[in-house]
Amino acid sequence: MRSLRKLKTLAISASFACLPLMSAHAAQEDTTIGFIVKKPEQAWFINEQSAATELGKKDGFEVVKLSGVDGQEVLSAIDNLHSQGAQGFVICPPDVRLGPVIKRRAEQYDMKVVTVDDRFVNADGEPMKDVPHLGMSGYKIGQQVGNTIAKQIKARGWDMDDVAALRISNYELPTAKERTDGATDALMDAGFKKDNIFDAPQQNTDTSSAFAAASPVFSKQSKYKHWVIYALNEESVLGGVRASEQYGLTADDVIGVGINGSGAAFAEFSREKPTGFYGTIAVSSTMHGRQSAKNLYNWITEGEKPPANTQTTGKLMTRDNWQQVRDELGL
Ligand code: FCA
Repeated sequence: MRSLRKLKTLAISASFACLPLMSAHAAQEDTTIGFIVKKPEQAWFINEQSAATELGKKDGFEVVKLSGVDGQEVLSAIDNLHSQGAQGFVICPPDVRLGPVIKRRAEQYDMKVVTVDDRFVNADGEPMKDVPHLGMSGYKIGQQVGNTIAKQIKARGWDMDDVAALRISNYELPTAKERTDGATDALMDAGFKKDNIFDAPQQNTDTSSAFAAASPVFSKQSKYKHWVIYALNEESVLGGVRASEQYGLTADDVIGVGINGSGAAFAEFSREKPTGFYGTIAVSSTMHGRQSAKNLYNWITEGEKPPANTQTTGKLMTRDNWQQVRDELGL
């Protein structure tokens, strides 16, 4: 008798317990999207994914955060999303040339896809205009980098003849080329010598690949007194700055200006002493993550295809104002 009563109680509490579970499940089934990034360990991408997740919590959709460091991992991430019932995904691809393959896989599963940061290119290397994209206005932000460096060269009273530029380049990635081209043009407009610009082609978009690319340039061009450093992002500029330190260059002789305004820059600005990393053009990764997820969600739920290409802008962040800019950009 006692055990029967116990059983009954159990059954009742179990059926109550099921209620919230079932409704949560139903809400999840409504909309699930993936957010796949090429470098899940970098602060920029961590922040994008968290911003998307937060928006999902607020607006009632599920965001699955996934890593896609190479083509193989991206394809299994898409398979994984399909098995979770996702209706689409936002992606920053590890290689923009994977665009056609990724799009095909998405279409097989009837999923919608939008890109963030790095835009897909087709077999001819042209942007895939039919896949909605949100990213930085690379050339303009690059110009901001170049102008910031030129201003600092002047402020420090350096003679242009004595200054060399380390351009950490990544020409396989169009947004990277736009950014370093913008910086180069702005520098040259300010009187920088073309012959004093040295390329350090990096294999990837991270600190270690930039460090590896930068080191031989410093050792070969030892006659220059001062150096300026730029690249597609602050992680890469930091690699260049670390390499300059190995060659005995100090903060007084180096002006590195990055792009992103992520945790990588905050950590550098928080060091006790200034380094050769002078500043970075900060862009809101919070906005990138949130807006790209929102665009995709609206497309899935309302059939409203997002704009073909949204370009975002940036603001100079230095050791002096980084906390204020961080707050302004909601980072
Ligand atoms: C590229 C870079 C990132 C970030 C993003 C907007 O993906 O690798 O660091 O700058 O564009």
